[in-house]
Amino acid sequence: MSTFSQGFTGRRGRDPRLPPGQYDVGSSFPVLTAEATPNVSAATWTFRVDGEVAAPRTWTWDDVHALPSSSYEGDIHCVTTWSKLGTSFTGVSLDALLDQVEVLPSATHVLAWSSSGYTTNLPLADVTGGKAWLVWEHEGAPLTAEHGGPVRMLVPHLYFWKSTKWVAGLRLLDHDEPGFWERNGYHDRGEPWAEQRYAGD
Ligand SMILES: Nc1nc2c(c(=O)[nH]1)N[C@H]1C(S)=C(S)[C@@H](COP(=O)(O)O)O[C@H]1N2
Ligand SMILES: [Mo]
Repeated sequence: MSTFSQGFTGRRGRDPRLPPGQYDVGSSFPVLTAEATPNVSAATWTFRVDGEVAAPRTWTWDDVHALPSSSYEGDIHCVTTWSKLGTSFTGVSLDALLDQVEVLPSATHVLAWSSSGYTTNLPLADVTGGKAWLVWEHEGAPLTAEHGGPVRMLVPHLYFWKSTKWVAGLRLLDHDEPGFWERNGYHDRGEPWAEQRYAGD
């Protein structure tokens, strides 16, 4: 019993919140950006949902703030092996946005894109049912530009590359279409507990 407990809580134990191959970065929050950090202002930021929907729809900063706010409290995991445990983000559930469009039955996947050109693909089921957010606050403060402010996507149950910074829209698709990292050798889905880091994992 004591050996078992120490395995999880002892000084040399591993935090059970850490997926395999990940380490705890503590209170730091690394920045990982492939493109130059764009200067996106809240006043002109918009979020568009198009593709396999009856009619495309666009929300402004005021529009998303008029929706019931929703927070995520928990962990995030980057494929480069850092995890940030017990962090928090506030914004709006993606469900609240998708409730305002008529999603066609043909929609199976989404491609999220940022105004700076970054893309990432996800099964529709990974961004519905309380699993994905648009967020503008991190640990009680406005999300900084380097972390994707004014608004980024948050899909914390998948590796953090699925959480598009400076998110500008979601295209609903009737097929899977790899995004930036997925075209460059990373796993199509990226589930940390299954260590889906690279294509073929
Ligand atoms: N637009 C955009 N979004 C992005 C990225 C990027 O390069 N551009 N990097 C992804 C990766 S690999 C990670 S780990 C996280 C990093 O977010 P952070 O810089 O806030 O830690 O953002 C993801 N979203
Ligand atoms: Mo990452």
